[in-house]
Amino acid sequence: MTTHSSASLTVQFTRCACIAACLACGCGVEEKAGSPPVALPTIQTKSGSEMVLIPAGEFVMGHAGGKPDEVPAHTVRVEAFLMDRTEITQQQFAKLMRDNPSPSHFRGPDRPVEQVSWSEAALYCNLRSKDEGLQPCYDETTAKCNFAANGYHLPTEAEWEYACRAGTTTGYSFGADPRQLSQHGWFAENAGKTTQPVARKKPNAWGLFDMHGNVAEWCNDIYDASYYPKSPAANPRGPDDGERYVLRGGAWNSTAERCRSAARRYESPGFQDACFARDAIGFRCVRRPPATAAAQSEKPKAKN
Ligand SMILES: [Ca+2]
Repeated sequence: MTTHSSASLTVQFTRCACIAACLACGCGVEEKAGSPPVALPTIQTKSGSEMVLIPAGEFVMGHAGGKPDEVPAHTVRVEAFLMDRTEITQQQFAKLMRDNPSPSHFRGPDRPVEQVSWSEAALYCNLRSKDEGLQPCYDETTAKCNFAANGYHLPTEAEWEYACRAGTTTGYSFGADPRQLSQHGWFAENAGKTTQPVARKKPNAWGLFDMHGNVAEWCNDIYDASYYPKSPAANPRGPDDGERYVLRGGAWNSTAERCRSAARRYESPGFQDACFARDAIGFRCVRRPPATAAAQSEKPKAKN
């Protein structure tokens, strides 16, 4: 059995053991400003969630001169996809997850759900797919994602960073200056040691909220610190095997540096040996767009 298959969707929480004081370090200062807002098409799903049609395109993933797992910066192409405008809220989660409807520490229907394992997030994706008559992506025994299915899955790490950057090449989607982060996201300096209701800060240029901060977001990819030098240029989906999954965007308890577009974190799928606080981890979903919408989408290049 591979370690990947050990992440079956029925995995239970195990006791958290905080093993590391995650040290912050300075990030390189870049000079580019944020992109102006782009009004991308949105859809309302059957269940009432709003999703943004993210166009296919190329972008520079990672951060030249960044942390060892952020290099090399490399050009990646991703296909069009739909992404939730907000983190999954507790109200949305409870509607489908009848076995464990309210796992969150910081309660509130409009706050992001947290204390959700990777496996539970993937299970939510499957339940949401079934609820809307779509084909579930996850094999609930092996935890493998069928990307050909039209249902929901967690974003690939490349999809997440592409959507977060929204055309920018700077440290954040709004530019390079971390002093502006408080206008765009909830992090250690402004969150009040708790999550906050979603969509209360400014969205990025593509209309996505809380990509920086509030809760860190599970990605579909297994984490590998040395993945970038060997990742494919088109639709990278992470290594096949490994023990931890990618988390992106930082959270209410993160430094500004941890909330950067390129910053990579990771956690075991069921919080075994957890480093990241469980109540700082949530997710949002993506899925393939309807064929007609994909054909109509633009194909912008990353701004240089
Ligand atoms: Ca977030």
